[in-house]
Parts: sequence; C-alpha cells; structure tokens
Amino acid sequence: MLKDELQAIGSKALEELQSVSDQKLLDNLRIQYLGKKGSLTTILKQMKDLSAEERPAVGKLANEVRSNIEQAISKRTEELKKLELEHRLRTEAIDVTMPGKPKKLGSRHPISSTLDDLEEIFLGMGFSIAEGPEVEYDYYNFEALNIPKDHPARDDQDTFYINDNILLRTQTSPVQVRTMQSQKPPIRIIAPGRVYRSDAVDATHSPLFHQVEGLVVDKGITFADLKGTLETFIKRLYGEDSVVRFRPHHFPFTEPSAEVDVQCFNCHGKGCRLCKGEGWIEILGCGMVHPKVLSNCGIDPEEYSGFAFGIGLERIAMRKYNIDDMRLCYENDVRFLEQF
Ligand code: 2U9
Repeated sequence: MLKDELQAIGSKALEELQSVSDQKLLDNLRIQYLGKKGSLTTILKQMKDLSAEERPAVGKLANEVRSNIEQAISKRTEELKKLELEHRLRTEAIDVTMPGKPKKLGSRHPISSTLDDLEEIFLGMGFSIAEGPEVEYDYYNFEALNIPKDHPARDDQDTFYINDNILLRTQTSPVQVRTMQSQKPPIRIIAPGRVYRSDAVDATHSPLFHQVEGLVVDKGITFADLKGTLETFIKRLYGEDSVVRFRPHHFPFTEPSAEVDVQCFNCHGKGCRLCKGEGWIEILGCGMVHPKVLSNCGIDPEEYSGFAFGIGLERIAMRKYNIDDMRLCYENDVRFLEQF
C-alpha cells in the first residue's frame, strides 16, 4: 500500500534526522527523501496508478509527510547551528584573566645612549648639531685640515679609498670644514657620526667607530675658552668633583694642541687596574684651530680664532658600561644588548 509506504518513509526520515550530527549529512538526507530522485518523489510518481477515490487521501498524506520532513529538517538545522555555536564557544573561549604574553622591547644601544648624553651636555652649552657625508673628498678629510698627501698623519688615519680623491672619512672634521665654508662665525657646533679607519679588529680597535667632534669659531676665542668649555663638559659627564688635566700634544689641524685626561675615579690618581697604573684616563683631544685651517676654510685668522676637539664615543661608552671588548658593540647579540 502506498499509504503504508508513505508513513514508513515519514517515520524513517524523522528517525534518521534525529541522529544526523552535521549540516552536510542533513543536506544529503534532504536530497535522499525530498530530492527529484528522492524516495518521497518516487512514491508520488506512483499516484497516477491509484483510483480517483484513493488519490485525494494519499495526496493529503503525501503532503503531510513532506511537510513533516521539511519541518523536521529546519528544526534539526537550527539545533545543529546551536550545537555548533556552543561547541565553538566552549573550545574557542578566551580566558581574559590569563596574563598576556609580554612583547620584548628593545633598548638603546650603549653607543647611542652615550651619544645622547654628550649631545645633551653640548646642546645645554649652546652648541648645535651638524652632520655631513661619510663618503668624503680627500680635500675635506685631509687637505683642508693641513694634512697634505705626504704627511705622516695619513699613516695613523689610513682609510678606505673609493678612488684617489674620494674616501670614507677618518674623522668628522670635514663636517666642520664644510660648516665654516658655508656659514659665517660665530660658529658653535658638534659633529657626531661614524668614521672609518683601515685598522685590524681587536678588543680596542674597529674599522668603523664613532666620534663627536666640536668646533667654536668667533672673534677673540682663546685657549681659556677651550679649557673652560671642556672642563665643564667633563664635569657634567663625570661629576662636579672630577679632576681634569691638559697635556701638550700635536695635531696637524690645531696649534697649540692638547690631550685631556680625567683623574681616575677609582684610585684618585694613585694608579690601578682601571687606569692601567696611570692614575689618569684620557678623554679627548683638542686645540686652537690652526690658522692655515681657518684660511683654508675661508675664515680670516687675523679676525677670528677658534678651538676644536675630538672625542671617541666607543671609549667613553665602554668605560661607562664596563664593556671590555669593542667588538661586542657591533655584533648585535641580544644577550649583550639586553643588558643595557
Ligand atoms: C677643524 C679643525 C680642527 C678636531 C680634533 C682631536 C683633536 C682629537 C681624536 C679623539 C679620539 C680622534 O676619535 S679619536 O681617535 N681627535 O684628538 N680632534 S682636535 O679638530 C678639528 C676639527 C675640524 C676644521
């Protein structure tokens, strides 16, 4: 009997629907029962063989069965959606009370913080910061600074040549030369930056290092201005009670010239491991700008005078942060860097 078959299909469909656990299987069931070749459709196709009396009742039942299955499918769809949501809420739950994963923050490189310290001191004394190219003309790096081609000072400052006239600067002095050529005195600048020398790498040497050089040019600048400025600088850097000493020296670009030491803060001049038995620690070199250098830079040495100084940043940084090997400064090893 078609009626029995219809009823059997209906109850089988409802039963199977209950055990379906995902949307894809549910879609398969829909096709299996209600699709063009589905079991319900197959039954309906047989209705043409029924008598006119039987047909309405079977038709009605067929519609009921179809509608029951459709309802059951949409009910099951809703249930599955709900189950899926509950599952996601359970498995994707975020415990907002859990501590966050800390982001690793970098820190300032010891060379950079040392440069920050020096810049702050000199800016506080009225200096401005000047910059220039690291690839320079031989003229600005040597010639203008009173170091001609055959000068022995070129041996200490052997560098990397691009060609006969162009090289990597060995000091930041060319920045001061360029400033003097383009600016009228008064000039009061520091020139920080990278410099290069053809040195073999060891614990205290590197072919790339950093300097802060300074230049003051005006009418009536004397060695007393140089002493006052640099003593003030060293006291700001190492404390007001620092003891400073000026020692005569020679540079081709300054005359007279000096090197400046601070008395060892560890042994107060007696001599210890820190100052290698000297009692004094060398901080910088300086001098009155050579008259020839002034005229090379278009400044009349009869009208103006000036002083200059040069500081090696690595040496100051290594002492400040107790770094015993300069190579550590350039290796980018986080175990080293994260200590500062
Ligand atoms: C001009 C005129 C003069 C710059 C100076 C020094 C002394 C000096 C060294 C310090 C340690 C180099 O890094 S280091 O090895 N520098 O001792 N530098 S006077 O004199 C100038 C610069 C520019 C136009």
